[in-house]
Amino acid sequence: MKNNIIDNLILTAKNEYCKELEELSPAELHECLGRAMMGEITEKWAKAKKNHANSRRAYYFSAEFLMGRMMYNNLYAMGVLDQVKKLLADKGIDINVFEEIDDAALGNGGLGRLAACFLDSAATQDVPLDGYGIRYKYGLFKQSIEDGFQVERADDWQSFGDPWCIRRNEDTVIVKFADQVVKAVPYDMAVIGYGTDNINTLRLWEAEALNDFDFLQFNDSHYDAAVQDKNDAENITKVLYPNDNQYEGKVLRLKQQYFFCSASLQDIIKRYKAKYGNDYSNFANHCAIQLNDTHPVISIPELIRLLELDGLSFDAAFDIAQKTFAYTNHTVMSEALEKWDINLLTDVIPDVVEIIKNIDARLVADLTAKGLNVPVECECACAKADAKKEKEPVKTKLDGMRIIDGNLVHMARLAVYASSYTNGVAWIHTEILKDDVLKDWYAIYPERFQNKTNGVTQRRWLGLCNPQLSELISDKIGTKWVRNLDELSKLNDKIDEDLVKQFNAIKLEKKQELADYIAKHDGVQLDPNFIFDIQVKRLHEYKRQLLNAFSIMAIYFRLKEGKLPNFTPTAFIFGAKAAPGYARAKAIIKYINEIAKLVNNDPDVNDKLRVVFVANYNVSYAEKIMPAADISEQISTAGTEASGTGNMKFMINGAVTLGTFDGANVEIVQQAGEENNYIFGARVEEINELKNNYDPKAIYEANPEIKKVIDTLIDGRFTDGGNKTGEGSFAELRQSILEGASWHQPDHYFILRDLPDYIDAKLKANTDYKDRIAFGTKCLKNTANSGTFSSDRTILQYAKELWKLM
Ligand code: 26W
Repeated sequence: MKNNIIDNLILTAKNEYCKELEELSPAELHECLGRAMMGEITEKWAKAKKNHANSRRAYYFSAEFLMGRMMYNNLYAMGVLDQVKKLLADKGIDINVFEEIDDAALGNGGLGRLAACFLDSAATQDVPLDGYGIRYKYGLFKQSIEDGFQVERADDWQSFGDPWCIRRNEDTVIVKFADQVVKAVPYDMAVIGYGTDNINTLRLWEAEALNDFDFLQFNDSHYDAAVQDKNDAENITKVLYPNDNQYEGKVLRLKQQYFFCSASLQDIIKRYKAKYGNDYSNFANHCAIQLNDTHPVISIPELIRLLELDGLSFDAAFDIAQKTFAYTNHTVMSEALEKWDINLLTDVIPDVVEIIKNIDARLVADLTAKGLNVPVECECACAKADAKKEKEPVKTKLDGMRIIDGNLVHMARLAVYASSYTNGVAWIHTEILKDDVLKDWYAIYPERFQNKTNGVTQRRWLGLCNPQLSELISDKIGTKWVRNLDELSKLNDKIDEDLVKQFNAIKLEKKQELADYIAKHDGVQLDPNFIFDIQVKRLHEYKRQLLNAFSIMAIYFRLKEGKLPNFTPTAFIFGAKAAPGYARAKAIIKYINEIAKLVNNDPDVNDKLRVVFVANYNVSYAEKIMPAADISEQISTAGTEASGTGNMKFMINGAVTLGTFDGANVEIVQQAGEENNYIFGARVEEINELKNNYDPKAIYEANPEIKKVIDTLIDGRFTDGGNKTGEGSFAELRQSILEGASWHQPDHYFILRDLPDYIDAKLKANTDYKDRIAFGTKCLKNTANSGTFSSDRTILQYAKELWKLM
C-alpha cells in the first residue's frame, strides 16, 4: 500500500509537472501526494457508495465544515502516516513541508468544526452519513495583529490546490431565484474512516453561471455586461460570512443558504428516484437529514416545494418533510437566532414563501386545535398589567409561536414545528432549550426534544496532534482507544507517580514545541516551565475573554505590590478571531495586546508573568495548542455557551478546566471529578435571578481592586488608538460594564459578579501546580475520564436515537 502511494506520487510528479520529487514546491508535492492517495482509495470509495445506496442513510446539511488541514489527517486515517513520513524522508523530504499548506477553513468555529468531527466519526464508525455544504472560494479570513489590532485578509485556500475534491460535472443541478438562475456544481471530498474500508462523502457546491460569457454583449463593446452573469453567480459562493453567533439578514447570505439546500435536495431526490421512481412513500425511510442549526432550515419548505412540483399534495409533502428532517440548535444567544424579513424572502424565493405561509397556516390550525389560541396568562397579577392589557391587543400563546410573526420568519420555530426532533448539544443546554428558549414548544411537543452532548474526534485531537501522549497511552492500555475512546478509563487504575512523571515530561515537551512555534510565529518568548494557561475560541463578549484579561491585571497589580510572593510563573495565552464588524470584540483584542505589551516589558513581573495573543488561531494552531495546556479556560457566563468543544480537546490532552458551570463543562467535571478541576462563579439559577437585580457599579465602587482594574481602560496607561483617553473603544468597554448600552443592561455578562471568585480559583490552581505529582494526577484523571467526549459516541447516538440507522 505505502509503496504504491510513493510510486504513484513519483509518477504524478512526472506527469503533472515534469519534475522529480525533490524539485517539487510544497504546494506541488501536496497536490501530487494527495492525488496519489486518492488513487489508492478509488475502489473502496465506489464500493462504500454502493453499500450506502442500499441502506437507510443520513445526510448532514451544514453551511460550514471546518475541515482544517487534510494531508496528515488522511495519511493517519489510511494508517500510513509513519511509513509515508519515512519514505519521504528517504527522498530527502521532511513531511512537515505540508505545514505550509493552509487549512480549509470553511467554517467559523464550534459549529463548523463539530460538523468536521462528525464526518470523521461517522466514516470510522461505519455510519452512512454524507455531508452537504458550500465550497466557499474564500474561507474564514486570515487574521494578523498589527499594533495590537486585528487586521483581516482574504483566505484564498484554493491557491494551494485541492487534491481532495473531485468535481462532478455530471451531477450539476440548476437553482433558481426570482432574479437569477445558476448552476450548482458539486465537488466531492472523500471522508476516510480509520480502521475500516468505509469512506463517506462530503459534497460541496459551487455556484456558476449558466453562460460564462455573453458574446453578443462583448461584440457590442459591453465588456462588463459580458461577464456580469458569471460574476453574479460566482458571488453566491464567494465567501464565508465571518459572523459567529450574530445573525445578518443579508440577501447574499439567504442566497447561499437556499442555494446549497436546494441543490442538495435535488441531488437526494435524484438518487431516490433512480431507485424508487416517482413513488415517494418510501422517502422518509430512505434517508434522514440533520439540519446543523437554522442555516439550512430553508430546506424544509424547499423539500415540500420540490415534492409538490412532482405531484404531491401539501399535506403529503409536509408529512414526508417532517419525518425526514431533524434540527440541532447550537446557540441560545437571541441575536444569533435567524429571523428573515418576509419581504426579503419574497424578493429572492417567492415560491418558497408560499410554502412557508402554508406551514404557518397549518401551525395555526394545529395549535388552535390544541387550545392555544388563548390569551397569554399574566405572570404578574398586578393592576398595572391589567390596565396595560386593555390598551394593547390581546396577545395569545399562539401569537408568540407563529412562524411568520409580523414581518419576520422565525427559522427556529419553523425547524421545531416541521421536523421530527430538536436537540441541544450538552445536557445543560438542552435543559435551557426546554425551560427557556423553546419552552412553549417543549410544552406541546415534549417527545421531540433530545440531548446529544457534543464530542470531538480523538484521531485528530489526540492521535495526530499528540503522538507522544498517544504512545504513552497505548503502552499502558493498548491502541483500542483510537476507535473507542471509552478505553481510556482503563488508565484510571494505572495512574501512579511513575506514570504521572512520564505524563509531565510529555506535557513539558509539548509546551516546548508550542513555545518554539509561538516564538517563530508571533515573536514572543515563553518558558515551558511556566504554567500554560490558555483561552482559545472565537472572541465574543459572552465567552468573557475580558474577564480573563481583568484577572491578569489584578494579578499584575498584586505582583507589583509584592502580595503574591509564591506565585507560580504563568504564561497566559490567548487566540481568537473577532467578527470584522464586532467593534467591542476587536477592542478586547487590542486591550489584551496592550496588557501583553505592559507585562512582557515590565522587569518587575516578566520573570513570573507573560501574556501572548497568538495571531490567526485556527484548526492547525489548535493542534499545537491543545496538547500544551496546563489550564483550559472555559469561563463563559453560566447559561450562554451551548456546549463548547475546545474544552473537550483540552481535557483529552490532560489539562484541568478552569471554568464556569456552563455547557459541556458540567459534564466534564461530572466525568473527571470536581476535585480535578476548578469550577467557580454564578450558576444558571443565580444568573437568572441577577438579571432582575444586579448592580455592577456597586461592586465597582465597593471593591478597590476591581475599580483599579476596570479603570485601566481609561487611566491613560493603555492606548486604544482613539483620539483621547476616555473617549475611545476602551472607554466604551468600561461604559458597557458600568452603564450598559441602549440594547443591554450594565455588565450584561456578569463579569464583575464572577471576577473575585475567578481570581481565587485561578490562584488556587496556581498554588496547586507546585505539587507537580498531585497536579499531574489531576491532568491525567481528566484524560482517563474523557472517553465520553468522543464524537464517535455522539454520532452513534445520532445514528440510533435520531436517524434510526441502527
Ligand atoms: C447566523 C449567524 C450565526 C452563525 C453561527 C449564528 C449562529 C452560529 C453558530 C450556531 C454558532 C456556533 O458555532 N455555536 C457553537 O456550536 C458549538 C457546536 O455545537 C458549541 O460547542 C458552542 O458552544 C456554540 O457556541
